[in-house]
Amino acid sequence: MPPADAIFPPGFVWGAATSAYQIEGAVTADGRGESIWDVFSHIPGNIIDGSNGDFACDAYHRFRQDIALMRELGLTGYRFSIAWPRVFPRGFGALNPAGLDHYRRLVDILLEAGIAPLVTLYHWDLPRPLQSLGGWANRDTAARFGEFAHAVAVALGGEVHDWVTVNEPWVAAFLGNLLGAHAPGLRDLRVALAAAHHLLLAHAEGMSALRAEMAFGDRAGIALNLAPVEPLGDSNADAEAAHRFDGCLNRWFLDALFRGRYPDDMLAWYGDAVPEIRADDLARISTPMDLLGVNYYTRNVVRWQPGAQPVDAEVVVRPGVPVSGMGWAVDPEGLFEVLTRLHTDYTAPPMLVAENGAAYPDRLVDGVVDDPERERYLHEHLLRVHRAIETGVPVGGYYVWSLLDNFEWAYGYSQRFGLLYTDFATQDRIVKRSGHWYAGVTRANGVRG
Ligand code: IFM
Repeated sequence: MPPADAIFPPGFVWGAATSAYQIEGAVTADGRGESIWDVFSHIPGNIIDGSNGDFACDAYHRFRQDIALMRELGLTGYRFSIAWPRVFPRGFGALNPAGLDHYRRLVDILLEAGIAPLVTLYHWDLPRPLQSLGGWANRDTAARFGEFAHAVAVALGGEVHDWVTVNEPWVAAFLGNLLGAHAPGLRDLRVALAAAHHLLLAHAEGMSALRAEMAFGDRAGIALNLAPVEPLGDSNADAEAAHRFDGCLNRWFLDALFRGRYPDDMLAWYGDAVPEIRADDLARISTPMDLLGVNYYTRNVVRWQPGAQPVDAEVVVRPGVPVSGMGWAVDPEGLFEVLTRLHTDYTAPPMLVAENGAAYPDRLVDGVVDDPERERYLHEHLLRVHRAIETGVPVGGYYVWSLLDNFEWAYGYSQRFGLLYTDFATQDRIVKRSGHWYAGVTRANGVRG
């Protein structure tokens, strides 16, 4: 790679990210219990290609080889999640030491390789028995999460220094409980809003459980999926729909976490679907964090669409705008806007871009995967991260979603996000062109401007 001219600050973390259900497979190994995704993915019609995460990337068994590949990529950070049902097979009660041992080994080998773990505690694999008790609509689930967080913090606390409590509460709450597209596959606004509130309470429980075990300098926070939202046309209806969608996706979570309140316009819009919010809930939810994970993929252009759940707004793509394999508009400038908004409108703590990347229809030809679109996507987004840092926004790391092609939820294996190509028949991993390029970036600590 030619000399870089957008150089990042010393110590900037160059990472890649995954989550447990998407990569691990081994769903019955060592006493793991079932999660809502085991149930949901086995129901015909839920996953586009009829697949499930039973084997996924078999990373439960292959993590050593994967860490060797991370070293080849020059990664200094790896974000992964802990499967709650491996640690508490029933979600609570008896702890399964073998489940924790797996993550102890993973962390040990990462540290030996000089790769800092960023550990996510909840990336959507709720233990099945907890769903039987109401799932995230049940306030008690937040307390159970606190117990899980504490058990993990006790086990890994000395070695893990960066923690994410909950990944993308908006997705877990709304795709899972309102739109029926994710586990547990429900379609009920009241349930979704209760889930959203209890996921934030779980974050608060997780923060205090982690804090009890954390050493000076350790950091914990949440990871949110955020996007700039703008109206498609110049009608008032589109403008109002965009404002509401911003309220649903961004402000609902950011105002709660950083201002200790839910936005008035959204409380009014949701009306009596809003769940019980107890006196000190928002004070707990807004407990200060040490880091904020920003997951960014696209900008949301919105038009008024009466009846579109939950806010009469439909996300569209402007004609002519390039899209990724997921059909999401490629819009690097949106990442700069999100990062600067967090810095100027909210008192956000130091940030990590905890996910950024794109799916493309990669093909393995003669042992090579040529994916120039992904390389361009990552390059353009990194330039915006660099610009944000230059303007004073504290961003300390960047994690590509994803380290390797994996189980993309309702899209099964039809969407490939990896820097590594996964051959699901052989479980071979092949470094894609974008992976070779990223290795140059990590070593140069920067990209060409
Ligand atoms: O694969 C997901 C991940 O689990 C959460 N954030 C978005 C990614 C791409 O859809």
